[in-house]
Amino acid sequence: MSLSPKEKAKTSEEFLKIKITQRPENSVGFSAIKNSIGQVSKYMNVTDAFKLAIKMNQKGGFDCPGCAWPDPDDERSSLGEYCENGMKAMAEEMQSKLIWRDFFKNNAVDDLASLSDFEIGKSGRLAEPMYLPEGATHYQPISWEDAFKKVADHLNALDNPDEAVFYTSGRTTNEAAFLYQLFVREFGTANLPDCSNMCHETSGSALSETLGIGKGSVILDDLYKAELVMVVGQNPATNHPRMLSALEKTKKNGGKIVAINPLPEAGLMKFTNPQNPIKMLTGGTKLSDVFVPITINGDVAFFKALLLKLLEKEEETGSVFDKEFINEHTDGLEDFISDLKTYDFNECLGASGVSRKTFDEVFELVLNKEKIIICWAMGLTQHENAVDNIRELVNLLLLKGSIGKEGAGTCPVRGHSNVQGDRTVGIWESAPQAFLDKIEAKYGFKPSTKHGYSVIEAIKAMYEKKAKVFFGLGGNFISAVPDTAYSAQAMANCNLTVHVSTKLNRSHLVTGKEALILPCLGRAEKDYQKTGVQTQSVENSMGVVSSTKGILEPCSEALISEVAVVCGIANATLKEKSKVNWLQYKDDYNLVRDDIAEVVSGFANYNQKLKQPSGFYLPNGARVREFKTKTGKANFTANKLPNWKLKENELIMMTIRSHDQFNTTIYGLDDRYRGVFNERRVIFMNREDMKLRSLDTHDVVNLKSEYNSVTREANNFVVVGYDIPKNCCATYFPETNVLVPLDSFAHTAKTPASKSVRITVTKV
Ligand SMILES: Nc1nc2c(c(=O)[nH]1)N[C@H]1C(S)=C(S)[C@@H](COP(=O)(O)OP(=O)(O)OC[C@H]3O[C@@H](n4cnc5c(=O)[nH]c(N)nc54)[C@H](O)[C@@H]3O)O[C@H]1N2
Ligand SMILES: Nc1nc2c(c(=O)[nH]1)N[C@H]1C(S)=C(S)[C@@H](COP(=O)(O)OP(=O)(O)OC[C@H]3O[C@@H](n4cnc5c(=O)[nH]c(N)nc54)[C@H](O)[C@@H]3O)O[C@H]1N2
Ligand code: SF4
Ligand SMILES: [Mo]
Repeated sequence: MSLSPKEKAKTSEEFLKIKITQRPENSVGFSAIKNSIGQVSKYMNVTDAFKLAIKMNQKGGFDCPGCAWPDPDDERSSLGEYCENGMKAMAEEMQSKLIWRDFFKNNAVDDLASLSDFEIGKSGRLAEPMYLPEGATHYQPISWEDAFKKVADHLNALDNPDEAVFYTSGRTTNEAAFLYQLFVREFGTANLPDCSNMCHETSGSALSETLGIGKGSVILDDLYKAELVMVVGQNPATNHPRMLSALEKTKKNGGKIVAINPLPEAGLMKFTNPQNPIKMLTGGTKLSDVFVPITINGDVAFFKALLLKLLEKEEETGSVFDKEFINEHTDGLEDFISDLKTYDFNECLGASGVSRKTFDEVFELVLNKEKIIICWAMGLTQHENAVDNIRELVNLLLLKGSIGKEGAGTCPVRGHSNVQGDRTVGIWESAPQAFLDKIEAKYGFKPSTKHGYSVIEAIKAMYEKKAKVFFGLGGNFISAVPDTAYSAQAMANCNLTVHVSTKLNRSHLVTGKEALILPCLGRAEKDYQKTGVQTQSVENSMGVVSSTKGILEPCSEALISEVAVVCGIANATLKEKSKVNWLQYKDDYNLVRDDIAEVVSGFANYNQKLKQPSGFYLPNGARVREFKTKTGKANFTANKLPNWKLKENELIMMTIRSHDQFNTTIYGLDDRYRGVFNERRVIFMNREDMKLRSLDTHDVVNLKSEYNSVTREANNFVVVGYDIPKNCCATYFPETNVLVPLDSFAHTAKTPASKSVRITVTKV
């Protein structure tokens, strides 16, 4: 299959609209402001937009539905604490166009599926619940009560609760997520895959094993105080824009920044703070002191090269390692060193693709700085050896004692605005026994202790018809997961697919035999319940839990909250069998938080603490050098160099985000920071690789991946000559998810390896 299931192929004329320009170095500035205003005025009411902008990320306001970057604890700009992409996320959610029953009456499911993701998203906000009966071509309206009953009937008809899969995307608030996992566990399964499985699951695995907590250890203030910040496999100008303001502060305070990335991403190179008009006129701050153009998946090799040189210097001078920290707080140093010594420096540096000169520049900084923070995102987490990537950077921090002290530590930068909170409150297919015990003690039922399905396992189970009902709380499963053709068949094999969503997406159009669309309130909308407008809460990337409360009127009266959906379905499914009083929660979300306070550690006095204007920090052992690992210490690990070699003519492809999307939601067709406009079906290639294949910019190529003797194809991509290391190339997610093999995933964590797909290109 060459396109997303059912999507129409592009004609060559359509490709003529593409514009390719020189990539800019600088990010943000005036064009960012212009861009976000443009987006807002195109799709939503401008008065509403203004109301939202001044409340977004303010104390007592509502949390940006974009990424999980934290808000400052103290001073917040009165001009607004948001960025271009936060505004876009909000404009997308609050689109003034609504989709009612007439839309579905006039458009067959198959016709809608032939549209691009961009066109599907621009259809509007979902306004009322819809049902697709078996064999029907069109969705039809359904009442909430009947919809709950349909779900309940399907679930209760299963031979075994493990035949149902309950997916979560990371926008769901703590309150809805806690109730959802409680319902799933009382129903009798642990099948709780979530978007985290495709995202930072690898970070969670590596950090739990080495530092005893699956989250990062730093807070915003540490970033301001760090002497060295390494930003690895991350594109903050697009995906976490306000992180650049924090990095600007690091620099102002004398800290250095190293960016390790196959691409010279704008913003990392230079950044103009939109809240600083003077800077905007003078051209901005140069952020990265050293840019390391690493080869894709060259990170273990590069970090090993750094570790080898640190060891060499330590043996010479005895003053490089933080021995006090190592002796008191770590385990496994000797084994780690003896393994490290089996590697050759030149071989490691060669495998990283980095020049000696650049290496030396980074090495000098690492050697001489005591307070080091390493930040990372998908460039490190989406490889087969991704867990090793993260364990290796932890080794470096441990040698330098750069953990659990001011200005130092781990900083996995999380994606969705509440992906971290969802896991904290129990969205976890392999939750710890202690958590399950607390559920049992509080509610009086015994949760399943089986390891539930993660995303990849869920797809296999549905394909093999071992799972028959798919339920998605948010997200766009079919476009987010790998191996689109196989995964589409998996969905089609289900008896029922259900999506709780704000916007129409492809997962509503690639369905099981029957399907339901359950539209819910968005983050910015007032959630009216019996006790008044409800407050909810979310946890950001740095473990701060804060409140969020909608401020706009709901766009349709037929919408209900995620909490109400979960309670309604739980009540309809479990009925009098249930040990939980499901209907009480939706009237008053304080009751949900009282339960969370009893069941989840770190949430004592939740309702009180949430009233603090900046929210509250959850406990974090690594931050205070209490490592809750098996050894009771921080663990060094031995990690192998990845053992992959490209076959002749193969390239290694990373699937990345453009500047105009939020995951599978496509805001527009431009990638301003990479100089590409009006087109997403592009492949960024090294110019020498192009020459070898007699390709020029603007040529159209077909892509093919071969893995374990299965061939996958994606056709019609425009070549863009780019500054990317040799043998590497980049395309956009989700267009090339068809090429990502389901069997290629990170060991231990099962995160799809969507940043290292081997492909060949053929000119059309
Ligand atoms: N506007 C916007 N914001 C978002 C999102 C969005 O789609 N749009 N998505 C949200 C989500 S869920 C997430 S998880 C985050 C994602 O945030 P990022 O991880 O920044 O997103 P990606 O586009 O996947 O970028 C990966 C970066 O890693 C680099 N990279 C790829 N392979 C390698 C490698 O092998 N080594 C190294 N060193 N670098 C590599 C790429 O060049 C790219 O710069 O953003 C969140 N925020
Ligand atoms: N090839 C490749 N694949 C990837 C990645 C990659 O880098 N490369 N990245 C992976 C990553 S990091 C992630 S996180 C996943 C993302 O996977 P998902 O989280 O499943 O995908 P999203 O695109 O974020 O989901 C968007 C949909 O969520 C719904 N939605 C938005 N807001 C709300 C809300 O408030 N409530 C509810 N109920 N629904 C809402 C809307 O209907 C919207 O269409 O994709 C993964 N897939
Ligand atoms: S950085 Fe992330 S959370 Fe902050 S305003 Fe931008 S998109 Fe929203
Ligand atoms: Mo993510």
